[in-house]
Amino acid sequence: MKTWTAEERHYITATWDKLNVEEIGSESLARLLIVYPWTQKFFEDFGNLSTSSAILHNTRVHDHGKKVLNSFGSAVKNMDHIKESFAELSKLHCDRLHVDPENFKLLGSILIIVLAMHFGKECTPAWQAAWQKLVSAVAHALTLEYH
Ligand code: HEG
Repeated sequence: MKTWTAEERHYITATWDKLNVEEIGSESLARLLIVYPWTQKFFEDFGNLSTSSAILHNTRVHDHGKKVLNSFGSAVKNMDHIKESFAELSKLHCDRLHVDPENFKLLGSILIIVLAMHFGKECTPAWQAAWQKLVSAVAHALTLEYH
């Protein structure tokens, strides 16, 4: 289990409490699909992903991004039990969705970039380190049931 300093907890919860899950979640997933187009193969039934604009305006991308970030939020609310929170989802992503776990790291990095674009000056190196630790912990937890 990762341990968290009071400062890390502060950086994470202070930003989480201010962010709009719908906005940040949909933007993060859309940017993942734009910047790393091979990730689109997991979302073939999501309709038109042919251009950046189509991706940014795709309602399925929007809804799924919100769902993913809401689920990510269980890590924020339960920072001391991240592994347990994601065990079922890890199984699902491995057995049913066949998502290469490398993609969890990519999404984590994009999420930090999107947060930095929205929160600007607040994103100090210490803030960045705390969020990097969190997205790494989530990505790791999501790989634990892979076989
Ligand atoms: Mg995944 C479904 C969470 C990264 C591809 N993802 C889901 C669902 C959740 C979730 C909660 C719905 C599960 C259900 O229906 O029971 N995903 C989740 C988290 C993260 C993540 C927390 C990382 C932070 N997912 C992720 C990445 C990809 C991916 C990086 C692919 C690049 N997820 C994926 C797909 C589905 C889900 C293809 C099914 C989508 C659908 O058909 O509705």
